[in-house]
Amino acid sequence: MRSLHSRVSILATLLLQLFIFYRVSNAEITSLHGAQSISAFTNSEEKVKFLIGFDGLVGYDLAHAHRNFVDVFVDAANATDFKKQLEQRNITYRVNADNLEKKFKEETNARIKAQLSSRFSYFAQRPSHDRYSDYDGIIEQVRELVRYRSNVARMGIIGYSYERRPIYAVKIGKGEGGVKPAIVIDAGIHAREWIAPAAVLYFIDQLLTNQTNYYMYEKVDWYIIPVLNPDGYQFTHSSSENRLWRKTRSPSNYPKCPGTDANRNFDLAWMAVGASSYPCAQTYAGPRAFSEPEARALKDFILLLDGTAKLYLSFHSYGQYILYPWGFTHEVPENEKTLRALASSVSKAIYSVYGTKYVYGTSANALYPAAGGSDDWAMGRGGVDLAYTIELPGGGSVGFDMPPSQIKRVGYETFQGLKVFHHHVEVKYGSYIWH
Ligand code: 0X9
Ligand code: ZN
Repeated sequence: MRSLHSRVSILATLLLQLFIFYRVSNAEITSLHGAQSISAFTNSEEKVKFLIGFDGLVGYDLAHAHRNFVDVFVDAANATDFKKQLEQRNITYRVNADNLEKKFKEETNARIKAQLSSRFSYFAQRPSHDRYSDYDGIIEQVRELVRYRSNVARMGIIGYSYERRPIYAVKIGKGEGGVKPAIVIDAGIHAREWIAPAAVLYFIDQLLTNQTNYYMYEKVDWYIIPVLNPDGYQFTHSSSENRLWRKTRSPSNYPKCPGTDANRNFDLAWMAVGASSYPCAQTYAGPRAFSEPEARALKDFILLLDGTAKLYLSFHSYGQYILYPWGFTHEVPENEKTLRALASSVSKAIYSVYGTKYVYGTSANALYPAAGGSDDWAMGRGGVDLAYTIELPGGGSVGFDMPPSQIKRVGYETFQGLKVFHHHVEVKYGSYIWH
């Protein structure tokens, strides 16, 4: 049953890709002026597939696909027609925002104002977690925290982005006791998912400045990459027009469509499903596996850790999912039981804080099949036992614009889940302490 279902859906995805390839001739959304954010409510697989078919089409940007709803950004020229198509198919919908340009301009202005008012005291103080910083801002705050706890924390560069920005990792560990099991965390593979680097900055702060958490690096080492795709992230900060950028910033052979989806660029069943060979699509997998220096940086780093990385967590948004491999097939990995039990404990821990519900399962079964993700690679090729993609909550009217006042809430509740992940690694692998 399952394998027939998976074959049908792989075929459907391939057909959709062919369809997309021949229909599209330009970038997804070229202007946010009058662009709308629409949630379409789906109660059948057919409706979900219809909507997923808009990925890469000119004027459309698929923000998030869920079993019960799909969020789509549609430009001004296509909005009326899109809504008509939904109505014809009996798909109910809600318009969340009807002029994304105005919305992001207002948000940018508010952000700049907040930054200016605290310019002089911005550095050399603890992060306030009440705003979204640009790339340099995040790295400065991390540097400050590392300086404060330089006996247990170090910063390193694991590679350089296409635009030659350093990609930083923080190591948190006691430095004694020989080789310890490690947890590797990243955020910001997708540029517009701002809550992810913000939450990860919160984790670094908690680990380094809250004494009650110091036990978390007695037996375990942490390697945390706050922003894996700094070019894309900085691009979303450069102008409100670019706020919805997802990919890297490397050029493609379509001058109008730079960027690769770094989370389709890893070399495990690359391009098999849920990824596009069309450079203008949001899920463009790149000209070849590991074409992107950002994806290579993570790969090389995990390989360098030589099997000591036991758990890999990749933070994304949005949708409240705890996903684990595989994404490239509906089949489940050998250790699915362990992955599921741990995801279940983590989701319970998060739920117990403010009642936030997470759905967990394999990426292909709980969300949608998509190959080339960092999590699949980490587990399938990188020698990491357990890998997860965590889709943090969405917010605002566009999903990616979680109000900055919510960063602490999301950071705090998710950190309670992180403690459960840590506990698992410590109990299962933390006994090799050297004296
Ligand atoms: O599609 C993705 O890359 C992730 N969702 S997002 O909305 N943040 O873009 C999910 C990735 C899950 N993992 C794999 N498919 N391997
Ligand atoms: Zn993402």
